[in-house]
Amino acid sequence: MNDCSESRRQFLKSAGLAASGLLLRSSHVVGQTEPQGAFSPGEDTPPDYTIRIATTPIEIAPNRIISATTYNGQFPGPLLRFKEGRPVTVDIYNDTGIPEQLHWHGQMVGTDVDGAAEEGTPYVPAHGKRRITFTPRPAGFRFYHTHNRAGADLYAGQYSGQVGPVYIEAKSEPGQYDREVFLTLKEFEPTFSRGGDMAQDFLSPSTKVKELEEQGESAMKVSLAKGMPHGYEVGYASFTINGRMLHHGEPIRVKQGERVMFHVLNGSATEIRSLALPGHTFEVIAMDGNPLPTPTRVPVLWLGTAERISAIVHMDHPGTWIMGDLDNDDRRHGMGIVVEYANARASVSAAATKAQWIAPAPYRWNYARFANTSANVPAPDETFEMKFEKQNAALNGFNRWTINGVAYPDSNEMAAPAYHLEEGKRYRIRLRNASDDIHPIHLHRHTFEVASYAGQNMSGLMKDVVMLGGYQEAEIHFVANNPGLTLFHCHQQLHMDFGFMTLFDYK
Ligand SMILES: [Cu+2]
Repeated sequence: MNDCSESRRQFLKSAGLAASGLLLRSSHVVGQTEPQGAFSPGEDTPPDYTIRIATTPIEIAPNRIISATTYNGQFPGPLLRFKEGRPVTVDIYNDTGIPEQLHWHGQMVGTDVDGAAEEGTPYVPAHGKRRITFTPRPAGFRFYHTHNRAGADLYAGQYSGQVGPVYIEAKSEPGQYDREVFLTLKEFEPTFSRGGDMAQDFLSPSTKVKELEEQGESAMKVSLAKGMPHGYEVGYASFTINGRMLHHGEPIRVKQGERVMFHVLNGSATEIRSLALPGHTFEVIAMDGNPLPTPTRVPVLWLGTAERISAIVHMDHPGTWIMGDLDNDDRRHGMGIVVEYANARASVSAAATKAQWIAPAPYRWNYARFANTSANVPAPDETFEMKFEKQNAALNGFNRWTINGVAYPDSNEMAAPAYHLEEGKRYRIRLRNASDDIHPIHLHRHTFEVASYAGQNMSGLMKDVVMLGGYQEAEIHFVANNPGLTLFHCHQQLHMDFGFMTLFDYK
Protein backbone atom coordinates (compact mmCIF):
# COMPACT_ATOMS: atom_id res chain seq x y z
CA MET A 1 0.00 0.00 0.00
CA ASN A 2 2.91 2.29 0.75
CA ASP A 3 4.24 1.88 -2.76
CA CYS A 4 0.85 2.66 -4.16
CA SER A 5 0.33 5.89 -2.20
CA GLU A 6 3.92 6.92 -2.88
CA SER A 7 3.42 6.58 -6.61
CA ARG A 8 0.09 8.45 -6.38
CA ARG A 9 1.87 11.26 -4.57
CA GLN A 10 4.55 11.30 -7.25
CA PHE A 11 1.89 11.38 -9.92
CA LEU A 12 0.09 14.33 -8.30
CA LYS A 13 3.39 16.12 -7.96
CA SER A 14 4.29 15.69 -11.62
CA ALA A 15 0.74 16.48 -12.70
CA GLY A 16 1.00 19.70 -10.73
CA LEU A 17 4.32 20.58 -12.32
CA ALA A 18 2.99 19.78 -15.75
CA ALA A 19 -0.10 21.90 -15.15
CA SER A 20 1.96 24.87 -14.02
CA GLY A 21 4.24 24.39 -17.03
CA LEU A 22 1.25 24.42 -19.35
CA LEU A 23 -0.09 27.56 -17.77
CA LEU A 24 3.25 29.27 -18.09
CA ARG A 25 3.47 28.29 -21.75
CA SER A 26 -0.07 29.41 -22.55
CA SER A 27 0.40 32.71 -20.73
CA HIS A 28 3.62 33.20 -22.67
CA VAL A 29 1.82 32.66 -25.94
CA VAL A 30 -1.26 34.77 -25.32
CA GLY A 31 0.39 37.31 -23.06
CA GLN A 32 -1.95 36.74 -20.11
CA THR A 33 -0.94 36.76 -16.48
CA GLU A 34 -1.48 33.63 -14.47
CA PRO A 35 -5.07 33.48 -13.19
CA GLN A 36 -5.83 33.52 -9.46
CA GLY A 37 -6.10 30.08 -7.98
CA ALA A 38 -3.79 28.35 -10.45
CA PHE A 39 -0.66 26.47 -9.47
CA SER A 40 2.24 28.62 -8.48
CA PRO A 41 5.66 27.64 -7.13
CA GLY A 42 5.31 25.58 -3.97
CA GLU A 43 1.65 24.80 -4.55
CA ASP A 44 2.13 21.36 -6.01
CA THR A 45 2.00 19.87 -2.53
CA PRO A 46 -1.24 19.22 -0.66
CA PRO A 47 -2.16 21.69 2.10
CA ASP A 48 -2.39 20.66 5.76
CA TYR A 49 -5.95 22.04 5.89
CA THR A 50 -8.55 23.08 3.35
CA ILE A 51 -11.25 25.61 4.20
CA ARG A 52 -14.07 26.16 1.74
CA ILE A 53 -16.27 29.22 2.11
CA ALA A 54 -19.71 28.70 0.58
CA THR A 55 -23.34 29.52 1.14
CA THR A 56 -25.02 26.33 2.28
CA PRO A 57 -28.16 25.22 4.09
CA ILE A 58 -27.69 24.43 7.77
CA GLU A 59 -30.27 22.70 9.95
CA ILE A 60 -30.42 24.34 13.38
CA ALA A 61 -33.44 22.27 14.49
CA PRO A 62 -35.54 19.59 12.75
CA ASN A 63 -36.99 21.19 9.62
CA ARG A 64 -35.60 24.56 10.63
CA ILE A 65 -33.16 25.08 7.82
CA ILE A 66 -31.47 28.38 7.18
CA SER A 67 -29.09 29.58 4.51
CA ALA A 68 -25.71 30.66 5.81
CA THR A 69 -22.20 31.27 4.56
CA THR A 70 -20.15 28.61 6.30
CA TYR A 71 -16.76 26.92 6.45
CA ASN A 72 -16.76 23.45 4.83
CA GLY A 73 -20.56 23.38 4.74
CA GLN A 74 -20.97 23.11 8.50
CA PHE A 75 -21.58 25.29 11.52
CA PRO A 76 -19.45 25.87 13.45
CA GLY A 77 -16.52 25.47 11.06
CA PRO A 78 -14.30 22.43 11.69
CA LEU A 79 -12.19 22.47 14.85
CA LEU A 80 -8.64 23.11 13.68
CA ARG A 81 -5.99 21.64 15.96
CA PHE A 82 -2.55 23.09 15.43
CA LYS A 83 0.74 22.50 17.22
CA GLU A 84 2.40 25.61 18.62
CA GLY A 85 5.37 26.59 16.49
CA ARG A 86 4.80 24.00 13.74
CA PRO A 87 4.08 25.78 10.42
CA VAL A 88 0.84 24.96 8.63
CA THR A 89 -0.37 25.49 5.09
CA VAL A 90 -4.05 26.25 4.61
CA ASP A 91 -5.84 26.45 1.28
CA ILE A 92 -8.84 28.78 1.50
CA TYR A 93 -11.36 28.42 -1.32
CA ASN A 94 -14.03 31.04 -1.72
CA ASP A 95 -17.07 29.69 -3.56
CA THR A 96 -19.06 32.88 -2.97
CA GLY A 97 -19.28 35.94 -5.20
CA ILE A 98 -17.78 38.22 -2.55
CA PRO A 99 -14.05 38.57 -1.75
CA GLU A 100 -13.40 37.20 1.74
CA GLN A 101 -11.06 37.70 4.68
CA LEU A 102 -10.40 34.81 7.07
CA HIS A 103 -9.05 36.17 10.36
CA TRP A 104 -6.98 34.07 12.78
CA HIS A 105 -8.31 35.64 15.96
CA GLY A 106 -5.90 35.68 18.90
CA GLN A 107 -2.83 34.55 16.97
CA MET A 108 0.44 36.42 16.62
CA VAL A 109 0.81 36.06 12.86
CA GLY A 110 1.94 38.35 10.04
CA THR A 111 -0.25 40.92 8.29
CA ASP A 112 -0.10 38.91 5.04
CA VAL A 113 -2.15 36.11 6.65
CA ASP A 114 -3.92 37.75 9.62
CA GLY A 115 -7.08 38.25 7.57
CA ALA A 116 -7.87 41.95 7.81
CA ALA A 117 -7.98 44.07 4.65
CA GLU A 118 -7.20 47.14 6.78
CA GLU A 119 -3.82 45.59 7.63
CA GLY A 120 -3.18 44.78 3.98
CA THR A 121 -4.03 41.06 3.95
CA PRO A 122 -4.97 40.16 0.35
CA TYR A 123 -8.58 39.04 -0.08
CA VAL A 124 -9.46 35.46 -0.96
CA PRO A 125 -10.96 36.35 -4.34
CA ALA A 126 -14.59 35.61 -5.19
CA HIS A 127 -14.73 32.14 -6.81
CA GLY A 128 -11.00 31.93 -6.16
CA LYS A 129 -8.45 30.51 -3.79
CA ARG A 130 -5.62 31.65 -1.59
CA ARG A 131 -2.92 29.47 -0.04
CA ILE A 132 -1.43 30.72 3.21
CA THR A 133 1.36 29.43 5.42
CA PHE A 134 1.92 30.56 8.98
CA THR A 135 3.27 29.37 12.31
CA PRO A 136 0.46 29.02 14.87
CA ARG A 137 1.10 30.76 18.19
CA PRO A 138 0.58 31.25 21.05
CA ALA A 139 -0.81 27.97 22.40
CA GLY A 140 -4.40 27.89 23.57
CA PHE A 141 -8.00 28.34 22.46
CA ARG A 142 -8.27 30.67 19.44
CA PHE A 143 -10.76 30.89 16.61
CA TYR A 144 -11.22 31.88 13.00
CA HIS A 145 -13.91 34.03 11.50
CA THR A 146 -14.63 36.34 8.58
CA HIS A 147 -13.31 39.87 8.87
CA ASN A 148 -15.55 41.32 6.20
CA ARG A 149 -17.56 44.34 7.18
CA ALA A 150 -21.30 43.83 6.90
CA GLY A 151 -22.65 47.37 7.24
CA ALA A 152 -26.41 47.20 6.73
CA ASP A 153 -26.28 43.71 5.17
CA LEU A 154 -27.37 41.14 7.74
CA TYR A 155 -26.34 38.28 5.43
CA ALA A 156 -22.73 39.45 5.51
CA GLY A 157 -19.84 39.51 7.98
CA GLN A 158 -20.17 37.54 11.18
CA TYR A 159 -24.00 37.66 11.09
CA SER A 160 -23.79 34.51 8.96
CA GLY A 161 -22.01 31.25 9.74
CA GLN A 162 -18.31 32.01 9.31
CA VAL A 163 -16.99 31.05 12.76
CA GLY A 164 -14.88 28.07 13.79
CA PRO A 165 -12.75 27.06 16.80
CA VAL A 166 -8.96 26.67 16.78
CA TYR A 167 -6.96 24.88 19.41
CA ILE A 168 -3.18 25.31 19.42
CA GLU A 169 -1.57 22.57 21.45
CA ALA A 170 1.32 23.48 23.75
CA LYS A 171 4.04 21.11 24.82
CA SER A 172 2.37 20.85 28.22
CA GLU A 173 -1.32 21.47 28.86
CA PRO A 174 -2.59 23.11 32.05
CA GLY A 175 -5.32 21.50 34.13
CA GLN A 176 -6.28 17.92 34.85
CA TYR A 177 -9.37 16.75 33.03
CA ASP A 178 -10.91 13.66 31.47
CA ARG A 179 -12.07 15.15 28.20
CA GLU A 180 -12.72 18.31 26.24
CA VAL A 181 -15.95 19.74 24.84
CA PHE A 182 -15.94 22.74 22.49
CA LEU A 183 -19.01 24.99 22.54
CA THR A 184 -19.64 27.75 20.00
CA LEU A 185 -22.48 30.12 20.96
CA LYS A 186 -24.11 31.83 17.98
CA GLU A 187 -27.37 33.49 16.98
CA PHE A 188 -29.03 33.30 13.58
CA GLU A 189 -31.80 35.05 11.65
CA PRO A 190 -30.88 38.64 12.54
CA THR A 191 -33.23 41.59 12.17
CA PHE A 192 -32.89 45.29 12.86
CA SER A 193 -34.62 47.04 15.73
CA ARG A 194 -34.51 50.56 17.13
CA GLY A 195 -32.54 51.19 20.30
CA GLY A 196 -33.00 49.03 23.37
CA ASP A 197 -30.75 49.09 26.38
CA MET A 198 -28.07 46.45 26.64
CA ALA A 199 -28.14 44.66 30.01
CA GLN A 200 -24.83 45.28 31.74
CA ASP A 201 -25.58 45.06 35.43
CA PHE A 202 -23.45 41.89 35.52
CA LEU A 203 -20.13 43.77 35.32
CA SER A 204 -18.14 44.54 38.44
CA PRO A 205 -16.97 46.98 39.62
CA SER A 206 -19.94 48.92 38.28
CA THR A 207 -18.28 52.30 38.90
CA LYS A 208 -19.04 54.78 36.14
CA VAL A 209 -16.99 57.85 35.30
CA LYS A 210 -19.21 60.89 35.91
CA GLU A 211 -17.60 63.01 33.20
CA LEU A 212 -18.10 60.28 30.57
CA GLU A 213 -21.69 59.72 31.64
CA GLU A 214 -22.58 63.41 31.50
CA GLN A 215 -21.03 63.73 28.07
CA GLY A 216 -22.73 60.63 26.66
CA GLU A 217 -26.13 61.40 28.15
CA SER A 218 -26.14 65.00 26.98
CA ALA A 219 -25.12 64.01 23.41
CA MET A 220 -28.00 61.53 23.38
CA LYS A 221 -30.42 64.13 24.73
CA VAL A 222 -29.44 66.63 22.03
CA SER A 223 -29.93 64.00 19.31
CA LEU A 224 -33.35 62.87 20.58
CA ALA A 225 -34.46 66.52 20.99
CA LYS A 226 -33.73 67.00 17.28
CA GLY A 227 -36.25 64.26 16.58
CA MET A 228 -33.70 61.55 15.83
CA PRO A 229 -34.84 58.02 16.68
CA HIS A 230 -32.50 55.65 18.51
CA GLY A 231 -29.91 54.10 16.17
CA TYR A 232 -30.43 50.58 14.83
CA GLU A 233 -29.58 47.54 16.92
CA VAL A 234 -29.70 43.88 15.86
CA GLY A 235 -31.88 41.15 17.37
CA TYR A 236 -32.16 37.46 16.48
CA ALA A 237 -34.91 34.87 15.99
CA SER A 238 -32.85 31.78 16.76
CA PHE A 239 -30.05 30.92 19.15
CA THR A 240 -27.73 27.93 18.99
CA ILE A 241 -24.89 26.10 20.68
CA ASN A 242 -22.71 24.25 18.17
CA GLY A 243 -25.24 25.13 15.50
CA ARG A 244 -28.26 23.46 17.16
CA MET A 245 -31.09 25.04 19.14
CA LEU A 246 -31.70 23.80 22.70
CA HIS A 247 -33.30 20.31 22.78
CA HIS A 248 -32.49 19.77 19.10
CA GLY A 249 -28.83 18.77 19.31
CA GLU A 250 -27.05 15.79 20.77
CA PRO A 251 -26.83 16.13 24.56
CA ILE A 252 -23.43 16.27 26.21
CA ARG A 253 -23.26 12.82 27.81
CA VAL A 254 -21.21 12.72 30.99
CA LYS A 255 -20.39 10.29 33.78
CA GLN A 256 -20.49 11.04 37.47
CA GLY A 257 -17.04 11.98 38.75
CA GLU A 258 -15.74 13.12 35.34
CA ARG A 259 -13.89 16.39 34.94
CA VAL A 260 -14.95 17.94 31.66
CA MET A 261 -13.02 20.80 30.11
CA PHE A 262 -15.37 23.18 28.29
CA HIS A 263 -13.86 25.50 25.70
CA VAL A 264 -16.59 28.12 25.23
CA LEU A 265 -16.52 30.60 22.34
CA ASN A 266 -18.88 33.52 21.95
CA GLY A 267 -19.15 33.46 18.17
CA SER A 268 -21.84 36.14 18.08
CA ALA A 269 -21.64 39.13 15.77
CA THR A 270 -23.08 41.48 18.38
CA GLU A 271 -24.23 39.84 21.62
CA ILE A 272 -22.86 39.36 25.13
CA ARG A 273 -23.59 35.81 26.35
CA SER A 274 -23.83 34.04 29.69
CA LEU A 275 -23.77 30.35 30.53
CA ALA A 276 -24.73 28.37 33.63
CA LEU A 277 -25.15 24.67 34.43
CA PRO A 278 -27.59 24.12 37.32
CA GLY A 279 -26.00 22.48 40.37
CA HIS A 280 -22.46 22.86 39.00
CA THR A 281 -19.67 25.41 39.04
CA PHE A 282 -17.05 26.29 36.46
CA GLU A 283 -13.39 26.27 37.40
CA VAL A 284 -12.12 28.88 34.94
CA ILE A 285 -8.53 28.11 34.00
CA ALA A 286 -8.02 30.20 30.85
CA MET A 287 -9.48 33.28 29.17
CA ASP A 288 -9.07 33.92 25.45
CA GLY A 289 -6.89 30.79 25.49
CA ASN A 290 -4.35 32.15 27.96
CA PRO A 291 -3.83 30.41 31.35
CA LEU A 292 -5.04 32.52 34.28
CA PRO A 293 -2.84 33.65 37.15
CA THR A 294 -5.71 32.83 39.51
CA PRO A 295 -7.92 29.94 38.33
CA THR A 296 -11.28 30.62 39.93
CA ARG A 297 -14.52 28.73 40.52
CA VAL A 298 -17.64 30.62 39.41
CA PRO A 299 -21.36 29.80 39.06
CA VAL A 300 -21.83 31.65 35.75
CA LEU A 301 -19.70 32.50 32.72
CA TRP A 302 -20.03 35.83 30.92
CA LEU A 303 -18.49 36.31 27.48
CA GLY A 304 -18.36 39.42 25.35
CA THR A 305 -18.41 38.99 21.59
CA ALA A 306 -15.32 36.95 20.55
CA GLU A 307 -14.23 36.18 24.12
CA ARG A 308 -13.33 32.59 25.00
CA ILE A 309 -13.36 30.80 28.34
CA SER A 310 -11.82 27.43 29.16
CA ALA A 311 -13.35 25.99 32.33
CA ILE A 312 -13.42 22.59 34.01
CA VAL A 313 -16.70 21.27 35.38
CA HIS A 314 -16.59 18.47 37.93
CA MET A 315 -19.61 16.31 37.14
CA ASP A 316 -20.87 15.69 40.65
CA HIS A 317 -24.59 16.43 40.43
CA PRO A 318 -26.32 13.62 38.49
CA GLY A 319 -29.40 14.41 36.47
CA THR A 320 -30.40 15.86 33.14
CA TRP A 321 -29.70 19.58 32.98
CA ILE A 322 -29.97 22.52 30.66
CA MET A 323 -26.68 24.33 30.35
CA GLY A 324 -27.89 27.65 29.04
CA ASP A 325 -27.94 31.42 28.85
CA LEU A 326 -29.34 33.30 31.84
CA ASP A 327 -31.58 35.30 29.53
CA ASN A 328 -34.89 33.40 29.60
CA ASP A 329 -36.00 34.60 26.20
CA ASP A 330 -32.74 33.73 24.44
CA ARG A 331 -32.53 30.34 26.18
CA ARG A 332 -36.12 29.48 25.22
CA HIS A 333 -35.28 30.42 21.65
CA GLY A 334 -32.39 27.97 21.64
CA MET A 335 -29.35 29.25 23.59
CA GLY A 336 -28.66 26.10 25.57
CA ILE A 337 -27.55 22.48 25.40
CA VAL A 338 -28.61 19.46 27.46
CA VAL A 339 -26.09 17.81 29.79
CA GLU A 340 -27.11 14.25 30.54
CA TYR A 341 -25.49 11.94 33.08
CA ALA A 342 -25.08 8.31 32.11
CA ASN A 343 -27.77 6.19 33.79
CA ALA A 344 -29.81 9.33 34.57
CA ARG A 345 -32.71 7.82 32.67
CA ALA A 346 -32.51 4.40 34.29
CA SER A 347 -31.98 5.48 37.88
CA VAL A 348 -34.61 8.20 38.25
CA SER A 349 -38.29 8.52 37.45
CA ALA A 350 -39.37 9.38 33.92
CA ALA A 351 -40.50 12.85 35.01
CA ALA A 352 -37.03 13.76 36.27
CA THR A 353 -35.34 12.87 32.97
CA LYS A 354 -36.76 16.01 31.42
CA ALA A 355 -33.89 18.46 31.24
CA GLN A 356 -34.11 21.01 34.03
CA TRP A 357 -33.14 24.64 34.18
CA ILE A 358 -32.60 26.35 37.52
CA ALA A 359 -31.53 30.00 37.43
CA PRO A 360 -28.38 30.64 39.47
CA ALA A 361 -28.22 33.33 42.15
CA PRO A 362 -27.20 36.75 40.78
CA TYR A 363 -23.46 36.88 40.20
CA ARG A 364 -21.28 39.77 39.08
CA TRP A 365 -18.48 39.26 36.59
CA ASN A 366 -15.22 40.81 37.75
CA TYR A 367 -12.08 40.32 35.64
CA ALA A 368 -9.88 41.05 38.68
CA ARG A 369 -11.04 37.81 40.29
CA PHE A 370 -9.03 35.87 37.69
CA ALA A 371 -5.95 38.11 37.83
CA ASN A 372 -3.30 38.98 40.41
CA THR A 373 -4.43 41.90 42.49
CA SER A 374 -1.20 42.26 44.47
CA ALA A 375 1.35 42.83 41.73
CA ASN A 376 1.51 45.83 39.44
CA VAL A 377 2.27 45.69 35.74
CA PRO A 378 5.58 47.23 34.60
CA ALA A 379 5.44 50.94 33.74
CA PRO A 380 4.68 51.60 30.06
CA ASP A 381 6.97 53.53 27.73
CA GLU A 382 4.00 55.41 26.34
CA THR A 383 0.28 55.83 27.02
CA PHE A 384 -2.48 56.30 24.45
CA GLU A 385 -5.79 57.60 25.63
CA MET A 386 -8.82 56.61 23.61
CA LYS A 387 -12.29 57.99 24.14
CA PHE A 388 -15.17 56.14 22.49
CA GLU A 389 -18.26 58.13 21.53
CA LYS A 390 -21.56 57.37 19.88
CA GLN A 391 -23.26 59.69 17.40
CA ASN A 392 -26.83 58.54 17.66
CA ALA A 393 -28.40 57.42 14.35
CA ALA A 394 -25.92 59.62 12.45
CA LEU A 395 -25.37 57.30 9.46
CA ASN A 396 -28.69 56.56 7.74
CA GLY A 397 -30.17 55.54 11.07
CA PHE A 398 -27.07 53.66 12.24
CA ASN A 399 -25.02 54.94 15.16
CA ARG A 400 -21.64 56.28 14.14
CA TRP A 401 -18.75 55.41 16.46
CA THR A 402 -15.63 57.47 16.98
CA ILE A 403 -12.28 57.03 18.69
CA ASN A 404 -11.04 60.43 19.88
CA GLY A 405 -13.55 62.03 17.53
CA VAL A 406 -12.48 60.07 14.43
CA ALA A 407 -14.64 57.42 12.77
CA TYR A 408 -12.91 54.82 10.59
CA PRO A 409 -14.31 55.28 7.05
CA ASP A 410 -17.46 53.18 6.58
CA SER A 411 -16.75 52.73 2.88
CA ASN A 412 -14.17 50.14 1.88
CA GLU A 413 -11.41 52.74 1.72
CA MET A 414 -8.45 52.19 4.02
CA ALA A 415 -7.51 54.75 6.62
CA ALA A 416 -3.97 55.80 7.44
CA PRO A 417 -2.59 54.46 10.75
CA ALA A 418 -3.50 56.76 13.63
CA TYR A 419 -1.08 55.42 16.26
CA HIS A 420 2.61 54.83 15.78
CA LEU A 421 4.47 52.12 17.68
CA GLU A 422 8.13 51.32 18.12
CA GLU A 423 9.08 47.68 18.18
CA GLY A 424 9.95 46.42 21.64
CA LYS A 425 8.24 49.24 23.52
CA ARG A 426 5.54 48.72 26.08
CA TYR A 427 2.26 50.60 25.59
CA ARG A 428 -0.67 51.39 27.80
CA ILE A 429 -4.04 52.18 26.27
CA ARG A 430 -6.49 53.96 28.51
CA LEU A 431 -9.93 52.95 27.25
CA ARG A 432 -12.65 55.50 28.05
CA ASN A 433 -16.23 54.70 27.12
CA ALA A 434 -18.41 57.80 26.70
CA SER A 435 -21.37 55.68 25.60
CA ASP A 436 -23.92 53.57 27.45
CA ASP A 437 -23.12 50.42 25.41
CA ILE A 438 -20.73 47.62 26.30
CA HIS A 439 -17.80 47.31 23.92
CA PRO A 440 -15.79 44.10 23.52
CA ILE A 441 -12.48 45.75 22.62
CA HIS A 442 -10.10 43.70 20.45
CA LEU A 443 -6.45 44.09 19.44
CA HIS A 444 -5.14 42.10 16.48
CA ARG A 445 -1.86 40.13 16.37
CA HIS A 446 -0.93 40.88 20.01
CA THR A 447 -1.91 39.74 23.48
CA PHE A 448 -2.62 42.46 26.03
CA GLU A 449 -2.63 42.51 29.80
CA VAL A 450 -5.61 43.99 31.62
CA ALA A 451 -4.02 46.46 34.06
CA SER A 452 -7.15 48.01 35.51
CA TYR A 453 -10.91 47.84 35.22
CA ALA A 454 -13.18 50.58 36.62
CA GLY A 455 -10.39 51.78 38.88
CA GLN A 456 -9.44 48.33 40.16
CA ASN A 457 -5.80 47.42 39.43
CA MET A 458 -4.72 43.93 38.42
CA SER A 459 -1.98 42.05 36.57
CA GLY A 460 -1.32 38.79 34.78
CA LEU A 461 -4.68 38.60 32.97
CA MET A 462 -3.66 38.15 29.33
CA LYS A 463 -6.41 38.63 26.75
CA ASP A 464 -7.22 39.71 23.22
CA VAL A 465 -10.77 40.97 23.92
CA VAL A 466 -11.98 42.85 26.98
CA MET A 467 -15.51 44.05 27.70
CA LEU A 468 -15.77 47.71 28.61
CA GLY A 469 -19.04 48.65 30.32
CA GLY A 470 -21.08 51.79 29.66
CA TYR A 471 -19.33 54.98 30.90
CA GLN A 472 -16.50 52.88 32.32
CA GLU A 473 -12.72 53.00 32.02
CA ALA A 474 -10.11 50.27 31.72
CA GLU A 475 -6.40 50.07 30.97
CA ILE A 476 -4.64 47.50 28.85
CA HIS A 477 -0.89 47.06 28.34
CA PHE A 478 0.89 45.36 25.47
CA VAL A 479 4.40 45.02 24.09
CA ALA A 480 4.90 45.94 20.43
CA ASN A 481 6.42 42.57 19.50
CA ASN A 482 4.82 41.72 16.16
CA PRO A 483 5.70 44.42 13.59
CA GLY A 484 3.26 45.44 10.88
CA LEU A 485 -0.07 47.21 10.65
CA THR A 486 -2.25 46.24 13.58
CA LEU A 487 -5.99 46.68 13.78
CA PHE A 488 -7.73 47.75 16.98
CA HIS A 489 -11.51 47.66 17.07
CA CYS A 490 -14.71 46.96 18.89
CA HIS A 491 -15.76 43.38 18.09
CA GLN A 492 -19.45 44.26 18.03
CA GLN A 493 -20.09 44.08 14.28
CA LEU A 494 -22.41 47.10 14.17
CA HIS A 495 -19.91 49.22 16.08
CA MET A 496 -16.87 48.10 14.08
CA ASP A 497 -18.62 48.57 10.74
CA PHE A 498 -19.73 52.09 11.59
CA GLY A 499 -16.46 53.63 12.67
CA PHE A 500 -15.16 51.86 15.80
CA MET A 501 -11.76 50.87 14.38
CA THR A 502 -8.27 52.30 14.20
CA LEU A 503 -4.87 51.18 12.96
CA PHE A 504 -1.44 51.05 14.60
CA ASP A 505 1.78 50.95 12.64
CA TYR A 506 5.36 50.30 13.68
CA LYS A 507 8.30 52.64 13.28
CU1 LIG B 1 -18.60 48.43 20.52
